[in-house]
This record gives sequence, structure tokens and C-alpha cells, in this order.
Amino acid sequence: MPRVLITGVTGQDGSYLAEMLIGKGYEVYGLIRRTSLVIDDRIRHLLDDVRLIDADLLDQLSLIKAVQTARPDEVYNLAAMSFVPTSFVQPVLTGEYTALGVAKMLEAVRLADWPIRFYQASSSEMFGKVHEIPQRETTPYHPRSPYGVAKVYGHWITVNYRESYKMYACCGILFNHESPRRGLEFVTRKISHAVARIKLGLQKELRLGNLDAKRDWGFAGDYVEAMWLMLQQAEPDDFVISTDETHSVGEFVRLAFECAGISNWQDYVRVDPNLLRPADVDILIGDSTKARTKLGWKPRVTFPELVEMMVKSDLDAEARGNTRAAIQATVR
Ligand code: NAP
Ligand code: F7E
Repeated sequence: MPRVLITGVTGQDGSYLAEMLIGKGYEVYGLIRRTSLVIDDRIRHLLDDVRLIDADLLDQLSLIKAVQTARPDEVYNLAAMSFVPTSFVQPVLTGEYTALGVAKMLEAVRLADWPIRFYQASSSEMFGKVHEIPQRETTPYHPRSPYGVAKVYGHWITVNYRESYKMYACCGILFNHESPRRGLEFVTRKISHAVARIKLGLQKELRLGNLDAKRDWGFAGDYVEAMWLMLQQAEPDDFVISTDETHSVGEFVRLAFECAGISNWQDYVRVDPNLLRPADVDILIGDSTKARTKLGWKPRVTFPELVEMMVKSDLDAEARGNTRAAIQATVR
């Protein structure tokens, strides 16, 4: 039975990845950090099958012990401070987690006396103020947030360990991917959740920032499959994972309201200047030809299907209870 260690197993991607690897017969270990309230909503349905190990990206020794305990064949490094606006408020902490945390995980893996394949969660945020359209593996990076800058470090330190120590280490440059398990602070889930509550008469308006920003949005469940495929190849490499389509935040809003049967969405949406970022990424659109050709990967869920899936899930859950219930509902 192959063994896997997932950092960030309690997050959106970690929960889908753990589910998929359990299905493939892996023995799954996941890192969890101590909190005063247990926040394992996304993996509660998996707790019989995932062995949780206490560790934190800030604590090198805890990461070394986690690797020695799990003795994994594969490590997926998904843990990070992943919310862009917070990175402007806490740039140093973001660097500690999202940049240096990667070096700490790589060191923990390098100390192992057995071969381990390593996946690093790189991000399309590294392209930032884009140098070409669409963005591919060779597009230069120009990050627009402390989060993006930290991800560039995480990316290059992974490439450096691959080149320096001949480690099997891959970076997945993933474009935005969403799901009913997405955190409520990210724009897609903020929209689907608000639309459901407006439809049910529980909320009056939806406050948003930049409606013109364009993103290449896919479904998280499809993207974790690409992560796994990267670690099954003969040679390690880096891949862009995207749908190769772009849509504006405004388009997402309109479609989400339409899914709930509301056509006059403008009556409910307010633009709040406080939600604008010091610097934003205007447009992201990937070119995933390399992944499609070499990994045989392609996304299954389309943009309208994704919006509908998220709105329906929030409508169901909100009709039954509160937001916590909403997250739990999506993992059943
Ligand atoms: P997420 O839902 O925010 O999950 C982040 C995970 O990291 C959570 O499990 C969190 O634990 C954990 N974590 C944060 N700080 C930690 C620390 N100091 N020690 C240990 N664990 C820590 O993010 P996601 O959407 O699943 O994304 C997964 C990864 O892919 C992240 O690295 C993200 O930056 C990257 N990425 C995401 C996207 C996207 O569109 N989703 C695109 C490109 C790249 P808690 O549950 O305790 O907070
Ligand atoms: O913003 C605009 C906002 O926070 C998307 C992370 O997973 O993907 C994610 O980063 C766009 C931005 O995601 C609101 O200005 C408008 O242009 O959902 P988001 P993100 O910043 O693209 C990348 C690939 C990652 O790696 C990250 O970890 O939407 N926007 N109004 C808003 N955004 C938010 N959050 N809230 C608003 O009210």
C-alpha cells in the first residue's frame, strides 16, 4: 500500500486529494495544526481513513517528525497562507508560511533515507502583472502581492532542490480552482453563499471589490487529479493546470444569480472600495497544453457547471442551517 503525507489536508484541495488517494488505496497521513476549536469540517467524513499528525509549517522539527512518522512515498505540500488580501496585511507571516515553509518541508523530505516524491502547490498568482496571454510554464513571473512573491520563492526552492539533490520534485502551477468547499472569503464562494442567502431572504446585499478582474476558474476535484499525475511520471517536471478560459468576477456574479432564478442582480450588488487590493491581478488565462499532452489530464467541469454546483450546494445547505452546516453538507 503506497503511503502519502499531505500538508494542508484540512484545506479545500487537501480534502479532495485525500478523498481521491484513499479511493486509490493509499495510506493517507495529514498534517493538522492545533487550534482551540477543532476545524476539520472538510475531512470529517474521512477521519476513519486519514491519520492526522500534529505539526506546523513554522516548526521545522515537527515537520521532520511528521515525515519520519508517516514514512511516505509521496508528499503533497499544500499548506500555506493562501488568501491574497491577508498577505498584504501580514506579509512577513505569509513569507514564513508560504515561502520558508516550503524550504522546511523540502529539508524534512531530504533527511529521509528512502525515496520520496514531492509536490509543491505553486500558483498562477506568480504571473501577476502578466507578461503574455495566455500564461504557460515559460511565462516570466511578476507577482502582485506578498502571497505571489512568497509562492515564487516556494516554486524556485523546489526547482533548486530538484536540480541540486536530484529529488523527484514537481511544481503544479495551478490556476484558480473552486468548489463548494472553498473558503468563504474567496470571491466565488463569497458570491455563491451570498446568492443562496439572498434567495432565501437571509441577506440583503453582496459587497464586492473589483468586478472586472478576470480569472481562469476550474473545479478543485479535477485539479487534484493533475497533482497526482505529476508524481506518477518517469521524470519530475512543472506543469500549468488550467481550463484555458477566462471569465470576469462580474460574469460569475451574473451567472450565480441566474442559477438562483434572480435576473436583477445589479439590485443586490454593491461595489465597496474597501475590498479593492493595493495591487490586483487583472487577467489570468492559462495554456495547459503541456499537462494535456504529457499527463493526459484535462478538466471535466465547465465554468457554468462549476457556478451551478456551488450555488446549488449553498442553497441546499443554507436552507437546512448555518454556514458551518454548509461546509459539512458539501463533504457528505
Ligand atoms: P486552503 O483551503 O486555504 O488550505 C490551506 C491549508 O494550509 C489548510 O489546511 C491550512 O490549515 C494549512 N495551513 C496554513 N498555515 C499552516 C501552518 N502554519 N502549518 C500547517 N498548516 C497550515 O487552500 P487551498 O485552496 O486548499 O490551496 C492549497 C494550496 O494550493 C495552497 O498552498 C494554495 O496557496 C495553493 N493554490 C491554491 C489555488 C486555488 O485556487 N485554490 C491555486 C493555486 C495554488 P488550517 O485548516 O488549520 O487553516
Ligand atoms: O479573488 C476579486 C479580487 O480572493 C479573485 C487563491 O486561491 O487563486 C486565489 O487567489 C478576484 C481578485 O482569489 C472580491 O480582487 C472582487 O481579482 O477569490 P480571490 P485570488 O486572489 O485570485 C490563486 C490562484 C491562489 O493561488 C490563491 O491562493 O476577485 N474580488 N471582489 C474579490 N475577491 C475577494 N476575495 N473578495 C471580494 O469581495
